Parts: sequence; C-alpha cells; structure tokens
Amino acid sequence: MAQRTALITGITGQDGGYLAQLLHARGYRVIGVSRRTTANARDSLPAGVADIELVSADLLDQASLCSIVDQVQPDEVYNLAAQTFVPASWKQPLLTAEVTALGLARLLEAVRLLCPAARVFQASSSEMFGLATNSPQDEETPFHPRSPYGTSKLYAHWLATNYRESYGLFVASGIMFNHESPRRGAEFVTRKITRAVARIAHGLESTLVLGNLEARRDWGYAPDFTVAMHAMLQTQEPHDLVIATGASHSVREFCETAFSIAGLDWRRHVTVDPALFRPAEVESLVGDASKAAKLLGWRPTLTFEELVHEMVQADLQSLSATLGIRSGQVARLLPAQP
Ligand code: GDR
Repeated sequence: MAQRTALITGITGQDGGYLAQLLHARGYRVIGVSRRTTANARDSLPAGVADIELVSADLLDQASLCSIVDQVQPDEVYNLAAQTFVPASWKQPLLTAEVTALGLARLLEAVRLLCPAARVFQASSSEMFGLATNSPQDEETPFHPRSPYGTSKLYAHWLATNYRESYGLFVASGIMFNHESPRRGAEFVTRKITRAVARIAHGLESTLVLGNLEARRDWGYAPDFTVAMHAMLQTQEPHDLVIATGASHSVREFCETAFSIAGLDWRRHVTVDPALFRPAEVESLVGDASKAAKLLGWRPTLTFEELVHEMVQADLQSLSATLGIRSGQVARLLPAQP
C-alpha cells in the first residue's frame, strides 16, 4: 500500500506530539502545521519525530490553509489546533472563536475545495456538555457549554456534522474528555499540581495556589486518546464518539494523590485563591465511552493513580536533572508505583 500522508494542526501541543509519534511509527508521512509566529516549533516536538516535516500555516488565514492542503493532498487531517485554555477564553473570546470555531470552518473549506477525499478528525471537547443534565455524558447528552471556549468548540462540532451531511466529507469528531501526560501544558491544573509537587519536594517552594478544588473531571492519558483519534479515521463511516475513562475525580483528590506520591501532605501546601475561580464553572464531567469501545475496541490503559504517578515522577525527575541531583537521591523521593 502506498504511504499515507497525515496533516496535523496543533503539532506543537501535547496531543500533536503524541499523535505524530504514533503515525510516524505506523509508517505515515507526517506533516505538522505550525504558525509562523510559534518560536522554535521543532523544539517542542518529542524525540523520535523531531525531524518530521513542518509547514507554516495559520487557522486564521484561509489562503495559507488552502495552499498547504492543495500542496500536501493529505489522506488524513487531524485538527488539534485551538485556543485550548478555558480561562483565557473569557479574556479573549473573539480570538478563541476565530481559532477554535472559525479555524475549523477555514480548514474544512480548504479540504472541501481542494482535497475532498481526505478524512478529517476534529478534536471536540467535553466542555461542550458544560452544565450537563445527565451523568455520565455520552453521545446523546444535550450540550450546554459554560465558556466562550466551550461555545466555540460546539460551533466547530456542529460544523463538522454539517460538512458531513451537506457535502459527504468524512469528518469524525472525538468528544475528548480531559487527557493529561508529562507533556501537558503547565497552565492546566494537573500539570500545575505535579510541577508544584516537584518544586515543593525539592524545597524550592512551599505553596501551591489553586482555584476550585471541588471541580470533578474525567482525566485520561493523552497517548491513549491519540490512539482513538487515529482509529476514528479508519472506520467505514465517520462517527462522533465520546473518548473518556469513565472515572471522575476532584481537583482535591488529584492534589491528595500527587502530593502523597512524593511523601507530602497536600493540606500543608495548597491554598485557594477565589481569583482563580471561573466566571462560570463546569462542576462535574464524566464520560461514557462505551460506543468507542464497541466501534473501535478502544479502552484506556492507565488508571487515575497510574496517570498521576507518571506525571509526578516525570516532573520530579526532570527537576532533579535540572538541579543536577544524582539518580539514587531521586529514587528516595519516589515511592513504589501504586
Ligand atoms: P479544563 O482543564 O478547563 O477542564 O479543560 P483545566 O485543567 O484548566 O481545569 C480543570 C478544573 O480544575 C479547576 N482548577 C484549576 N484549573 C486551572 N487551570 N488552574 C488552577 O489553578 C485551578 N484550580 C482549580 C478548574 O476550575 C477546572 O474545573 C481542559 C482543556 O484541555 C480543554 O482544552 C479541553 O477541551 C478540556 O480539558 C476537555
């Protein structure tokens, strides 16, 4: 079979790197899209795919997307680019809409006009459920987004459906619940906590300031989610599928687990600042991925405890390396795997 080509927007993000690794390992020609303004895009790629092709285009710029899609003629397009930080979406609602909502419109127009046989994956979000009426949330749960981010994702989600129904494009949307890893951006709560645990364990800091500790999320492992993304473009027909672990934990529980892995008591270090509360909160999300299990055979591979352990361990090790601490000393900071 001829080598297949995949185009990934958002290549410099957590998911872009993991997906590039997965597709590269499966023999794809992988082309990452980065903005010209992203400094050193190549530096943010994981080892092993640091030499994949990078092209410059912007979800804000129709011509740049058309030119790349026309030139590359991808078999598969993964739209992972977005303004993904929910709090920033209240500060920059129009930019969020331009990138997260209209960005997909521009990308789908490029595909429709110039490469209509390409299969497109859209990263939809559990934030579209927002103030959810039932729990767990599945593909039938009504949407009620609670932020400009969730609203923008919902526009994109419905647009993907409409391009499927209007033009027969193969567009599949994964309704992705939170997914984390040692490569998660430092502004998201899980990584904020695990980085702080490492700094506190090394005596560099003593306090971590957080917002709402009672919010509950369904936290999965990012590499598992990229497996689902790829599988969603291999089915006979395109589907919208919830991708989630089915287990929900509070931010408080995440803190408890993360601090205890480093032998610390979270209550001695975590303080709450109401300034970090959101104008409207999504209190609780938990997904039911049984349709994905049935159609794709997809299942999460890490438990909550294993995920937190991997993240804490990675942050302790990378900080130790930065500080030049020998591995024996790091081992003493790391109790056995749960
Ligand atoms: P979320 O992720 O908004 O669910 O969106 P985030 O990690 O930012 O927040 C999760 C929950 O933690 C609470 N929280 C804090 N959050 C942050 N960032 N910082 C804090 O200090 C803090 N304290 C408490 C939040 O209030 C919230 O309830 C993520 C993003 O990746 C989206 O792009 C994606 O679509 C969804 O997950 C699925």
